[in-house]
Amino acid sequence: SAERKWWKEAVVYQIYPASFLDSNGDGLGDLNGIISKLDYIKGLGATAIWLSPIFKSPQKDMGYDVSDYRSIHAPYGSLEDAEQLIKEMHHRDIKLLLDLVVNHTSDQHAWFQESRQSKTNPKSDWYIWRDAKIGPDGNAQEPNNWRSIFGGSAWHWCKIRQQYYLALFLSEQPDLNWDNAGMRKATHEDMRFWLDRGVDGFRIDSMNLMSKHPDLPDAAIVDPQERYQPGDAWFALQPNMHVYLQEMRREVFDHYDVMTVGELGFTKDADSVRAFVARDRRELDMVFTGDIVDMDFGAAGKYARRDFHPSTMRDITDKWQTAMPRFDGWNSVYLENHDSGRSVSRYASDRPEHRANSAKLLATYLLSLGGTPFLLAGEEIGMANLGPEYGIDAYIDVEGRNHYRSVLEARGGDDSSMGDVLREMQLKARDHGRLPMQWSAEANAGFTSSDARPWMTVNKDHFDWNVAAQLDDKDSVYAYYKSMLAIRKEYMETLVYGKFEMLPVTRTGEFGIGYERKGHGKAQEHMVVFLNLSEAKLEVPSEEYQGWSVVIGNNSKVDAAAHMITLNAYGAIVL
Ligand code: ISL
Repeated sequence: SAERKWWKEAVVYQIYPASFLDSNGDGLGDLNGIISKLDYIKGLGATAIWLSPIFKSPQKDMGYDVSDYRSIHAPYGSLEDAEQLIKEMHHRDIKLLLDLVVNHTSDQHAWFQESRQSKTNPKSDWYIWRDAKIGPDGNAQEPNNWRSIFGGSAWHWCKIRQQYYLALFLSEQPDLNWDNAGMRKATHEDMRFWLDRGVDGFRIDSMNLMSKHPDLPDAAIVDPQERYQPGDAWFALQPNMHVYLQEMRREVFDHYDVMTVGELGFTKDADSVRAFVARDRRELDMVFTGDIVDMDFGAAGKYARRDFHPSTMRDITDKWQTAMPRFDGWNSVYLENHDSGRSVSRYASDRPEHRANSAKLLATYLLSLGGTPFLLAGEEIGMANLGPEYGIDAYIDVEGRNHYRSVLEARGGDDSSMGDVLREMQLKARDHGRLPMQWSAEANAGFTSSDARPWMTVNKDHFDWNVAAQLDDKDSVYAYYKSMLAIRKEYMETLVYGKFEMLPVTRTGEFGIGYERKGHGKAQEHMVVFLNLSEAKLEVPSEEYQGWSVVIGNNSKVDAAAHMITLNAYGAIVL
């Protein structure tokens, strides 16, 4: 893994196209908006962009329901605009990763439109079709009891074909049949379409779900009150996925200089991850494991309560930072994406007095670990969740809405009983990761013209938290990110390629995290990072670090005479 690669040295900036910048006043971000901010992204120091889906789509799941991979969702722009974006990015040495959504397509995709016509058409087997099953009551019912990830049955009846099709997300997102070689080939061709236009890689959506157990067995009953059960034992991490990924790599990736990152949902198990990323497997460059974004998920999933504790973050960090080099694989590092709440609100504090320090603390963490860091647009200015003053109407994402509705139904439609659900959504709903980018204190945050109607809520905290206010302030969160990015580049041998060692918890207490990074080769720089994930002051003995210099720090100080490093609320330091 010490072998140098551009994608190991990259820092990736994720853009959710609807929410970045609207150049034409329709209230929705677009490609020209992104082009106009490339100098801003370059100025920050990011070297690559991951763009959430921009393809033609009915937008039932914000573009994660693609109806044509070779054209652009018209409100975002045209194919020419996309080509212009690639050109402008490459001109600035910024790489582009597209979001490859091939676990499913939109039900409006030509493939599905053809597949649903009959049991014998050329694409009849490109999706997952089954006859109805006769239930114990003698009535026809779904082929099995799988629950959709967004709620309800995962099976949907098609009148034309007189069969059910599988859709693990929305009914408008039918799952592709990866066992069909013709479908795989067509997907490879769509990938080449973009790679031939200069795209530098893909983030592969829901990759852990792409292959299903051929028998589609019933899921075990974990929730006796529910009709449908989570079937991931049969549709996640199935062995054939590796066969199809190795094929994809041989047929497509190996012919280009690309970077690939697979999304592994909630996969946490190191052996499962190893199988995708170990170098000798010849599958993917890296994956997103799920455990960092579900540090505050309760036993019953995303919206179930569990308080975040820094020790969870310490354990997860230690686990992947040490496992990956053993596998000869490469880590991704991230705290936020478009499916999550904002990290300052979840893992530190977005209270006014702590928010900037919290964001700087998390920046120190994100950019001092081994692997390729990913940040979500707005993370670099400390964007936070919608506050408690926003009610359920501010939330428009389908996952959160479905969840809210099903709990409300179960509680007999009593709105006043929903406070607990709303509180969890205020922490973890996907909407927070999709808030319009806060460019300025102007109306609509400079995201769209002040008289336009933005596609979703603009957080009113943009009056205080925006790019314009931070760009020239050397104490801002933005300035801190920019410095951290410059430091990561300057000390690449240590921070990107170096060894990692977690310091024992006795050194930092249960609310602190400390680790060392050690460069190899000629540049044997040795760094130590201390993070205080709490409001309480944290003191770390510093005898060992006499004569060391402070590389960067936040709300902390070194008292050389007293041999003590003091980390105040949400302080961080790199020596
Ligand atoms: O984020 C989740 C729940 O909040 C996950 O279950 C997530 O849905 C899963 O990891 C897959 O996410 C991806 O595919 C979905 C899409 O809605 C998400 O935005 C995308 O990141 C379906 O395409």
